[in-house]
Order: sequence, then structure tokens, then C-alpha cells
Amino acid sequence: MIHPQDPMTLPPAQDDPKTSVNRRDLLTHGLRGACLAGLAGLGGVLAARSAAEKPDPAPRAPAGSPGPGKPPTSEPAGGKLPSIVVVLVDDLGYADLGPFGSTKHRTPAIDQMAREGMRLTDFYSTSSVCTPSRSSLMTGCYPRRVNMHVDEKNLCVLFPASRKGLHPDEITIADLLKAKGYATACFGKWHLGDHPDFLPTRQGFDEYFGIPYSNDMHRREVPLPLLRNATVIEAPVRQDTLTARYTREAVRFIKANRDRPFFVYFSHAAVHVPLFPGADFKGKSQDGAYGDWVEELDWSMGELFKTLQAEGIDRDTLVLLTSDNGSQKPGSNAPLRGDKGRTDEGGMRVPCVARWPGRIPAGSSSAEITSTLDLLPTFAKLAGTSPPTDRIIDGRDIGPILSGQPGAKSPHEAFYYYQMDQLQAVRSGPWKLFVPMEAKKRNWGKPEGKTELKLFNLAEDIHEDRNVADAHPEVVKRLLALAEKAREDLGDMDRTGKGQRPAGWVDKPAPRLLGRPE
Ligand SMILES: [Ca+2]
Repeated sequence: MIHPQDPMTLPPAQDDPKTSVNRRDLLTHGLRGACLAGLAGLGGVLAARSAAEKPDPAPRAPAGSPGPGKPPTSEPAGGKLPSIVVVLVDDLGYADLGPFGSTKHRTPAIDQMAREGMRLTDFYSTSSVCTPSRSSLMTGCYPRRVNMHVDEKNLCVLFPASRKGLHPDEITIADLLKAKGYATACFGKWHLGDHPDFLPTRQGFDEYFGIPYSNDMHRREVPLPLLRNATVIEAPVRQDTLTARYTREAVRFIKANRDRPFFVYFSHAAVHVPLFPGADFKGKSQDGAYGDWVEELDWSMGELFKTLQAEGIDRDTLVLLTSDNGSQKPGSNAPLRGDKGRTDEGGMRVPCVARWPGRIPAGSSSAEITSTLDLLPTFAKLAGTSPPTDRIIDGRDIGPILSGQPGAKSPHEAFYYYQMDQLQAVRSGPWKLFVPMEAKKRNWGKPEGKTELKLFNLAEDIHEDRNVADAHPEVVKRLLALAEKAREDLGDMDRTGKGQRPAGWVDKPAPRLLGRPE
């Protein structure tokens, strides 16, 4: 399907002198520890290179063939570091894509992506809503760790002209990769602070093109802005053009950087309400505007793969597609319980497909517990560096899982489900325990009231129907102890955690308006 050309003339990417140097904190204290630790990581790379010079006893799985791939190392065919594209869809449900069981939506490009890559069936976002979820993806840390679990008014996400944002001293994936010579770009929704001090261009991205928060945050006094770097170039943005324009930007960026490693964080407005599929897709699906937008998303994925192939860098590029939280109706989280905004599986377990021909085994899947937390450490390893060591990082390298190493296990003893500031559940292996709560919080509205302790075996009961706590007192005890560990480290409600770090704050927030320079 040919997508119509964007009718709007867009200005060329502006060079922002402030982003042409590595961030001060990265150069000062941020990467000092990381650099030291990086020696170990680099040693691993050198060892891998040295090993690669010898005959490889294990035949490399050709692209498109099943079986274990070559373990991800930072030395793809061309000898340069691998490029990385993360596509984050907004509010896409667990079952909204063909590879995860959708029969309503036509997703041929993503179907093919899964045939050529790996499905992660137990992949989690750390929150059931946008801002906290995205803070984890960017930093490899739980939202409470970086204090992005609530906004300045204790609401569940940031709103326009927010005083709060992801602290500029946090080390993002883009910071780490930029320091390794990657070209970095963010296309799409950010939602980690709309003040210029918090925008992607201050968090390691060479360039930014997108909306700074959710697409339902259009206000009469602050029309939904489209930004190029830190400058509003259109307001209100024509939302039905966003998917096509983001895609065009991503394709341009990939082509321009084909000869060097790049990192693209492609964060769609789709499929968050209000629904705005492009004109070419409107009314074409079997599932209304929601399905139309899912199918446009699939078109966009197809364009990305076509570009990587045309530029000859398909085998040098890891592409990972996921969602920032579960879906609301009319999306589907089947067979999971619950929707966006809840700590049920449907709120936080999200579809994830990763593809890297020759490195990730084709047509594979993993049910190990993995998370957006793991992207930063995994990508750091691929880029021959390591996560910062001067602070706690919750994510772990999942390279062994992605490469299909036999017996590769989840690096997480526990995964924690927070609702804003409240720890509600913990998962370890197949077991998920909801802790007893005096007042179980919701993201919106009054708390649900008192709730009992519940234990589910997700391997046998994916819909969380049968509380088996009475039959497994030893499991309950172990998971309660893990929950207490999280409280001590990350906090719970009014209890501060020892391992929490501050968010960023500005005294005078200002809305992002057209015609107002930064
Ligand atoms: Ca979302």
C-alpha cells in the first residue's frame, strides 16, 4: 500500500548546538563509573572479536531459518556496532497484533517480523500508564526509582506545562549509545517532561520530532504541539498525519545514518485515544478506527524494514516492537485479565517482537520474564559498553534470551507491579502475588477499598482467576519477602525507598506554544 505523501512542508532538521555535545552529566559523573565498568564490557567485546577471528565452530543460522542464532555481540557483519530501532506503540493491547493472536487486524509486516524474529510472551512494561512506563524504558529503572511514578499533583502521568520531568542527570539509552558514537533520534511521543530542560534533546537524542505528551492532551490554551527538537512547529498538530510523518522522519534518519550505528526511538501516537488513523487507512479495517490505526502502524513497520533492506543494513539492525501499557477497549488484551490502568496482567504485560536476522533465531519465542527495564542494559552490552555503575539499574541484559541460548533464563528473581506509588503485586517465576491492601489504588478515581492477599500461578491460570494462596504458603512467604525487599529499596505509598532518586523540577513551567522560542 502506498502511503500518501505528507501534504505539509516540514522544515529540515535543525541543528541544536546544545545537543551537539554530550550532556555535561554524562561527561562528568554519569559515565565516569560507566566508563570504568565499560572496560569490563569492552573487554567482553574484544574477547568476542578475538573469538570471531577464529573459525566459528557453530554454523551461523541464516536469516529466516529456525534454530539458535549467533549470540548477540557488538560485531555485526560490517564490523560496526549494531543499530537499534525501538518502536513503542501507545496503549496497544497484548492481542492486537497477528503474532499475539489478533484475528481482527491485518498486520502482515509484523507477522513477517515475528516469523523472522522472536516473540517475548512474558514481556512487561513497569506501569499500566504512559509516563512511568516510559521512564523505565529510557533508564532501565522502575518508575519509583527515578521518581516518575506520579506527577507533581500525584496524578498518574505528566500533563502539559509540567513542573516535573525525568531528571536530566539520569542516563538514558540514548545517552549511553550516543557516547559510543551512535546517531540518536526520537520520533514521536515523549511524555517525560515538556519543559525544554526535560525534552529528548536534553536526554541524549541528537534530534527530536514529535508530540511531548499524550495525544488527548489538546487544550484550548495549549493546542497539541508538534515539536522539532525543542521548538513547536505546528499546533494543533494534524493528528491523522502523525504516523506517516514519523515514519518519513525515521526513514530519512536511517538513510542518512546508514554508514554508522544509530538508535531510533520511534514512539507512536497510535493507538492512544482519540483515534486518528491516516486518510489512506480510515475505514479500511474490520475493527473501526482502532483497527485502521493498528493497520497503519503495520504499514509503518513495513516501511522501516524495506528501508533497512534497501540500505543493506537489515542484518546490522535490531528492531524491537512493543507497547507502553495494555489496551483499553476496543483493543484486546486477551487472554489476560484487565485493561490499561490496572496491575492485572492485561494492564502491564505487553506484546513484544524482536528481530535481528542471523542473531535472533527466526520464528522463536520466549516465555521468560523480560521487561522494558532490560532494554538499556541489553543495548549497552550490544554497543560494547555497560550501564552506569554509580547508581542502581533495575534492568538486566537479556541478550542470552534474545539469541536463543539454550536454557537462558530470566535475569529477574522478581518483577514488581506498582500502581503509582503503591506496590500491588510481585511476580517470581510463574507465581504472581497481590499483596493485601487497605485501599487498593486506581490511577483515576477513588481506591477500590480493602483487598485480600491473592496468589496466582500464571503458567496454569493466565487470567488470574484462581487464588491458590492457601495451597502454597511457602510461595506466599517467599513472595511477601520479595515485596518487602522492594518496599525497602523503592518504597511503597508514603514509605520512602532507600534506592530512590529525585525527579527533575523546574520553578517556572511554561507551555509549549507555537511561535514562542525556547
Ligand atoms: Ca500509554
